[in-house]
Amino acid sequence: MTIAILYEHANFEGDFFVLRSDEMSLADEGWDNKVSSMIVIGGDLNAYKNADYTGETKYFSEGKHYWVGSLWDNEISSVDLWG
Ligand SMILES: [Ca+2]
Ligand SMILES: [Ca+2]
Repeated sequence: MTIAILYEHANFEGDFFVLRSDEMSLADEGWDNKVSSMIVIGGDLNAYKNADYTGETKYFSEGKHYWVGSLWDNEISSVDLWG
């Protein structure tokens, strides 16, 4: 089972949200366009800039991502977990 811990700020700071299944609308969780860092455990994931797994996508491998990067900061709107 893949789990992703999403953080409001870089370096795993600020509010966090534990994602245990695919989330097609982070807005439903109050997390739209907010993620700045994440930890991925037990698998990997694809993040999307728009809801419903649409728009630009980026792969994040298992492990710690202290920053999602300038092109993805506060942009993620849906997440597809793998593994
Ligand atoms: Ca943020
Ligand atoms: Ca977005």
